Amino acid sequence: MGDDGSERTKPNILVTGTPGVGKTSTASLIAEQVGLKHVNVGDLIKELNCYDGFDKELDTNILDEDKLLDAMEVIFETAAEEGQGIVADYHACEIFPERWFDLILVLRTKTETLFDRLAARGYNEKKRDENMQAEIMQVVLDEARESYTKEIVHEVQSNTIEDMDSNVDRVNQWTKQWLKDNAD
Ligand code: DAT
Repeated sequence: MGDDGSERTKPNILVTGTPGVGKTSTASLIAEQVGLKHVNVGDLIKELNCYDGFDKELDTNILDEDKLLDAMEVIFETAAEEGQGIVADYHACEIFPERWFDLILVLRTKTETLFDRLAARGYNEKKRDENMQAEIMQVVLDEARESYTKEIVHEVQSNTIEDMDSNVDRVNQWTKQWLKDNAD
């Protein structure tokens, strides 16, 4: 497969799922407890102004994918050169090159719980409904299964703090195994 990440000494992980499922909270705990560099892709997009106009109908900025991916490529290359692994979080996963990631963690949340979180975030009814519908239809999970080898796609529940802790533990265990399997 060539440039498939076999030269990495630490794994790269993507935490994905519908807005509000707990990606950023989970990814920052993973970064802390597993010792990976956290890349919050949403924040990166804002920081680097990776926009290509505004979609009036969808009431949202249009993502400049090329600009984002170019910037991320540098971040991933630099991390690999420095022997660092990355835990990235974003609400989509198909835009990234497959070779970047060793594990795709898809967080799932019950509809009622997601409703409360999106309401607390101040999303209006339309935005709340769209996101809840996407979660019910498992849009991001299907996208992950279509975009990556199925062995690396892990679907986990993210309803409670206990779920979050268990997901972080699981990633910790998985990383230890990955390090053993990939030791020289
Ligand atoms: P995302 O990055 O997916 O949009 P977040 O990490 O910002 O989500 O979390 C949204 C809110 O929900 C935030 O207040 C933390 C809370 N939360 C997330 N995951 C949770 C979980 N598993 N248990 C309890 N609260 C959670």
